Amino acid sequence: MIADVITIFPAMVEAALAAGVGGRARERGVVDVKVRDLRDYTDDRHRTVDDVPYGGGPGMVMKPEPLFRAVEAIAAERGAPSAVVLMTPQGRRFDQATAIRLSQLERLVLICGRYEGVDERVAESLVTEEISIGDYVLTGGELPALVVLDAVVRLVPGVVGDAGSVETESFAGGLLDFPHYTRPASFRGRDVPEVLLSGHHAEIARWRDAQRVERTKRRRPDLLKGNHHEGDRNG
Ligand code: 4FV
Repeated sequence: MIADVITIFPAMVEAALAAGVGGRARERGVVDVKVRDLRDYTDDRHRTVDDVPYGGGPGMVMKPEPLFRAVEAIAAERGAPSAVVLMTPQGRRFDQATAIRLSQLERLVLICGRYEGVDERVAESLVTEEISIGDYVLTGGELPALVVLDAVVRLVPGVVGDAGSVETESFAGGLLDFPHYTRPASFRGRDVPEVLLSGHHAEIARWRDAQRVERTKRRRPDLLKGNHHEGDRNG
């Protein structure tokens, strides 16, 4: 997977990308993620990326020209993007299915907005999809882009050591994850469920599946809609 992140805060994005399995995967060349400073695609000595909104109102708007230049330069350098994603509260809500879809793409470009937002002509003719990480307003698109990249990169084969942990996790199969325990077997009067100490792998698997259904029913019944466990919802 090749990914490019366009931002006016490259150091912030670089710092977050360097950590953990994603950082190691980048070092090992399993994924090729480049951070692009939007100001490198401006053509004035003040390296201007924003301007006042037409029609008045508070705040500033990100100019279209630097963003178009950035995406076109990336395409010229790395090949046409498979997707150009704008992180925005107006986008489709990000979820695991979207992460899986994006992780199967060749070349991903992520645009991080700042200020009041990005000139609409960027969304109209440069961007292939708009994604939101949730119904709240942030100061910038960098954290949302990092959320998307984190969820996507870990699905790229070879990034997460034990692929098994990707198959059996929250939302795999539309269910929440089962509870996890490690040593000590007893902590502040709370004991690890006996079955997990039993060594009976079939029983452990049954218990874990039952836990996934029960927790999803209790915490996220919405996830059961259309799921073959839906019938279970009413206990
Ligand atoms: C956001 C979100 C988000 C809006 C204005 C950046 C901010 C500022 N992006 N999911 N929620 N973006 O709040 O993706 O430019």
